[in-house]
Amino acid sequence: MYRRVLTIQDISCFGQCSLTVALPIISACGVETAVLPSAILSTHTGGFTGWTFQDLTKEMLPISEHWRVADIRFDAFYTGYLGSIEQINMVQHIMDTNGVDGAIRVVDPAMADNGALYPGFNMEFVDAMKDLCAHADVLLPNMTEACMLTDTEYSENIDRETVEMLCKKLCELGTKSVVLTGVGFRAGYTGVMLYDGKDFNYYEHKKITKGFNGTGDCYASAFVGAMLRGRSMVDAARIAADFVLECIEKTYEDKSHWYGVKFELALPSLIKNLADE
Ligand code: PXL
Repeated sequence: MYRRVLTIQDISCFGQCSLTVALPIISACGVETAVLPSAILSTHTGGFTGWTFQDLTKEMLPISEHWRVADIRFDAFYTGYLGSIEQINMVQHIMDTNGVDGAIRVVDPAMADNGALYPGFNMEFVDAMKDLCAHADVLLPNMTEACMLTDTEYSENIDRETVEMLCKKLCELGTKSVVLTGVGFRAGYTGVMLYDGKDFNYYEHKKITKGFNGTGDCYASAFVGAMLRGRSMVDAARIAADFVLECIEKTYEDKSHWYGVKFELALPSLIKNLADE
């Protein structure tokens, strides 16, 4: 199966997140990957100060219009960090215009973590993101984003009932399915809860340390790569979770590498997992 995906998110030139992880990871999965950069930053905003930010909103529609005229179409879209409400609206237009019939839409509402919005975002942005979620086939939030999108108070301690309620509320926004990351029910473990509008499926794995920046992007990228290689949502969610766990295992002892994960070192296992039928 040969598939082509378009990923729309920023380039943080240094810091191992967004496009600098999505492009290599999805490509390593054997999937053709086109990029539409939403902004260019010197670093990501998680832990650095004084970063530069150049908005690329003005480029987005001319680029997508060129693709339309040139009859370049995508089998899937994967959206991540977006810089403004205007961009959220543009992304909806691009997904309506540049896809093949039935193109898959994966939305990572990358805007918050650990109970707080990333710098520069506000509740108006969260409301606009709810609209984008309405058009998703798969929504990939972390727990903080899931709470914000459903107007639920965030808490570190959650039970299965609350998580299932969150997933149902997210589907009420319009997404067909949810892959909720960072769902842990006992000390030392975390996991992923899947909901396809009918059934729940939970995959639990070890939790090594508190979160690392960029792991949401690594997770979403591996998930998209595995899905486009024909894996079921449940298999793709498990493959992506194992990948991120290995990324963290290969990073956490190196205290100088606090800004992201050494995902490069886990690519061989990801490739091997996708080669096994
Ligand atoms: O990893 C998500 C992300 C993407 N892009 C930028 C970010 C972050 C998280 O902090 O700052 C610019």
